[in-house]
Amino acid sequence: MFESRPDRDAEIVLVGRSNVGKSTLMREITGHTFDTGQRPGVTRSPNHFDWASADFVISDLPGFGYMKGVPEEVREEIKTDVVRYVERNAEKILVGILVVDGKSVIDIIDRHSGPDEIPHDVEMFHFLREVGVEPVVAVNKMDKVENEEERLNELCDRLGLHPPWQQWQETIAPISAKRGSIEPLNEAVRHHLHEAQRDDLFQFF
Ligand SMILES: Nc1nc2c(ncn2[C@@H]2O[C@H](COP(=O)(O)OP(=O)(O)O)[C@@H](O)[C@H]2O)c(=O)[nH]1
Ligand SMILES: [Mg+2]
Repeated sequence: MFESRPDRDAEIVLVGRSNVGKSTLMREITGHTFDTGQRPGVTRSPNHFDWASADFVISDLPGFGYMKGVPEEVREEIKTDVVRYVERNAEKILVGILVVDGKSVIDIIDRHSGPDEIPHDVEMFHFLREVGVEPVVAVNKMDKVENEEERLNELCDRLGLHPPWQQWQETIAPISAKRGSIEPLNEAVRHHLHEAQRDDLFQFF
């Protein structure tokens, strides 16, 4: 199911739980509509978007974590697929955009933190770093968040980044994909593209 990847040497992936706004963000970045707002759990293969003119692909990977009506076993398979995809293509992936829901992410992380439990989002953040993919956390749905600063500082804390969040603007990007307000993410992505000496890809961000 993960066989459809276009043959491109540079890639950016979007990962995250289902319903956080990955497909909405994908649309905002590419100008192309994908299956946003569909019944969660339906998409099990990535949505790739590539350009004929550039050696670059952006991929919206299937959502992991809790999904209503999707058995635990299937959820685990999806997560394994996502992890394998990132591992297999790690050399080509310049940035891993971890999309989270700014309104609920802290509650979800805290609910799943324990002596032998690591929350999916925290695990994914560290996983990206471990395989050498620069993570950028797109903290989406900020239009619904009231205490913005506090939330972003809490998120930093949970990810092991010392607050204040403003120190981490290459890593933490508060956005509202639905409203088309994604400049902090574009800036963070451009930072990493520059570091990777791929300023030629700035045209997409
Ligand atoms: N309030 C708000 N809702 C959003 C935002 N981005 C996406 N959504 C909504 O969140 C839901 C899930 O979005 P979708 O892109 O399908 O999430 P995905 O499952 O991660 O691909 C949809 O109803 C979107 O309209 C945002 O920035 N603000
Ligand atoms: Mg989607």
